[in-house]
Amino acid sequence: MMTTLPLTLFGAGSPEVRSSWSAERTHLDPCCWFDHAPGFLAGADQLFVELEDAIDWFRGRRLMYGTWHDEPRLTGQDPRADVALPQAIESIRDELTSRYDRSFLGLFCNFYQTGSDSVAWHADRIGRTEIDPLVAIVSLGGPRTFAMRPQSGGPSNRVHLHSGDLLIMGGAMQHHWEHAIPKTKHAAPRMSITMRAGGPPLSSQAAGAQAEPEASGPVQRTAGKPALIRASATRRRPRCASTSAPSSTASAIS
Ligand SMILES: O=C(O)CCC(=O)C(=O)O
Repeated sequence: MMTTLPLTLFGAGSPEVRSSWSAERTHLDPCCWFDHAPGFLAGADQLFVELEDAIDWFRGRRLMYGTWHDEPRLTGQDPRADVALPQAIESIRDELTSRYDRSFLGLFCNFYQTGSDSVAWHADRIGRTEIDPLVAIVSLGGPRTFAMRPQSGGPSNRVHLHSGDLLIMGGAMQHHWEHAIPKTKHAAPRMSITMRAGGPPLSSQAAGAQAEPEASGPVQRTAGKPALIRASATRRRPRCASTSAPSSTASAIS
């Protein structure tokens, strides 16, 4: 697989987390927020090329109303047997872990080759086992719209993610909100890198304590046959931990 990307102004060069990155936090309601850090990663187009080669991509399958459907995107969690993951992946993980004081575990990559590739409205499964998990997404390649809407209904909130942008969903987002990458008429190839964090802040854990293992992502691969299995367990819906933040406000964090 070899994709030609449109050249972007900041995408060339070796991939590295910018030392000066900062994020704007948007409170969607009293207990749900997201951070958007434009240009979090320099050399994002280079990382796209490296991951396209390194990841063992497959097409997941989703069981919907008793019928299996191919997912309209490629997915990958592991490198191919003979290839190492790019160093930038660990740099991203270290930066997120240090800035958000939570252990970002695992790696989950998605590849949207055209505007017809998409992911439908959903909340991440880590929300079934963790209260207030963090879900970090680094976007590489062509721009796409990232949409969020309350599970109880209401208008969606949209962010345009460009190559190198970081978006983090936090608070009770995985309990009360859904997110999606909608289909679009024209789109250059895009990848997303997802890492998730559960458990309490690292600084509050006793020295030597083990962080909680990550809950499995929404796609599972069965032996020999790629398959996506959606568990039917009831989602826990904890009450808001905090009710002090006003809704729909934005503030800068560094
Ligand atoms: O590609 C993205 O930005 C979103 C991916 C996502 O929501 C997921 O895989 O659960």
